[in-house]
Amino acid sequence: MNSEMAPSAQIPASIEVERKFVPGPDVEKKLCTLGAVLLEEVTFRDSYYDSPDLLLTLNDNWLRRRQDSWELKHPPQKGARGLKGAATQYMELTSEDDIICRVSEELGVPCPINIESFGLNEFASFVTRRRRFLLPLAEHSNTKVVVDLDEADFGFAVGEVEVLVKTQEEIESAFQKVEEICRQLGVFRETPVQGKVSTFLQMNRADHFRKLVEAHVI
Ligand code: V4E
Repeated sequence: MNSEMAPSAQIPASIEVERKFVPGPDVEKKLCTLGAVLLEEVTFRDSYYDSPDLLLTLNDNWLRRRQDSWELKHPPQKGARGLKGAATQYMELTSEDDIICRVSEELGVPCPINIESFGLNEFASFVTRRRRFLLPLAEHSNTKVVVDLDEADFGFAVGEVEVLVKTQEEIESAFQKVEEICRQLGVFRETPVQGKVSTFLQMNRADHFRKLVEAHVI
């Protein structure tokens, strides 16, 4: 893509509001009580990439290849962090052109023709087995709530309650919805629960992990 071209946003980006939790032994029973249905059971590999000086992740940008697709998560507001209390909010880009634009802006380099041409390094790669549940819609609500139960191949399990929204105005009520569901599932905690990537880094790349903690990214 030419560096002067505007991004082609064929796929509108969504804002993902979520809260992670430690999955206890009775979480599935609780999901069942709330009327949740198992939507899918999937297994995928995520590989995460950054520049040698870690410019992407130190600015809370998470570029990954999930199976055959590129994805980028970044905070909805420039200069802000995605972590808000114990919950998170991230825009998720899936269009390669949009990802190239954002990454080149973050790295301060011209847009290359593809993501591979940035010459980034893989810093984490693992396989996740995910069971995804859909909660029933409350009356007069069109907010879809999804609960994921993840098991990563490095011996780590985590759950997350997630709501997708399209606009900034919808974020606050999404935070409240996610918190309410965590309370109903009996997994609510005031403090953030670490996710798969942070745990992978803590176990395998202590230096990268320490830099992210010092930069208040995780
Ligand atoms: C955003 C982020 C990272 C990238 C991985 O994001 P995560 O939502 O944990 O992955 P996953 O596999 O559940 O993605 P999904 O399938 O839902 O799209 S690694 C660290 N962060 C930032 C971050 C943070 N600072 N604190 C917490 C609690 N989570 C994430």
